[in-house]
Amino acid sequence: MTSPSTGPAYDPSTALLVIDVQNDFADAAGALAVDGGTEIIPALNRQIAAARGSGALVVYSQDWHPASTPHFARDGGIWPVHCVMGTWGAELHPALIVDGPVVRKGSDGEDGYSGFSVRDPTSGRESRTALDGLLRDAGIERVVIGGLATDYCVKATALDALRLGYRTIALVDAIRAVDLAPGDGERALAEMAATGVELAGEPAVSR
Ligand code: VGL
Ligand code: ZN
Repeated sequence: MTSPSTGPAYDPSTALLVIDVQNDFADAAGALAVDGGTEIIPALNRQIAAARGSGALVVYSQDWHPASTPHFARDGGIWPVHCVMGTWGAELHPALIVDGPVVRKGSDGEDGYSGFSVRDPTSGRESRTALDGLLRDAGIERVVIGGLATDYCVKATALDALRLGYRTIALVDAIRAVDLAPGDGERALAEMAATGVELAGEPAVSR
């Protein structure tokens, strides 16, 4: 097992989930650029290398929206247009090491933030992405989560992972918040911790 300086040990029953490290979130020029989004990529790449070196699975998620969806402010939602399928903004950031399967979410206009599930904005019906099946097929019992954004997709994915029975660890040095309201990121960390998500790494800056 390899343990990077500030992280968990990886093994074949562990999966590293790299959440939505896409140009629109992780690049300063992105449509929904997260403050410090690019900064987390070196830390994520170290975790990805450590995970792969210890036989752990690495799975990537991609926010993947149609050009028009109730997720977007102009169509009744709250977000600027971002991560439209097939566009530059939806691509994984070019500095990110990609070495594992990619799970896309939102492609039928669904809302919801978790890598595990999507929600039909009209009926409210929840459905699952391929992620849980992929992890079960690989014998995964523990997930380590990094990426964007702390207060949306990272939190929702972590809480779903716990509900689905995975031991769940969030990499505090490799996540960043949208912070629509100041403090959202801190509140998300507190909620995750209170629910049973283990926080790994020493926060050096506010997120
Ligand atoms: C996300 C806002 C809108 C995320 C996705 O990946 O955290 N945030 N869509
Ligand atoms: Zn989105």
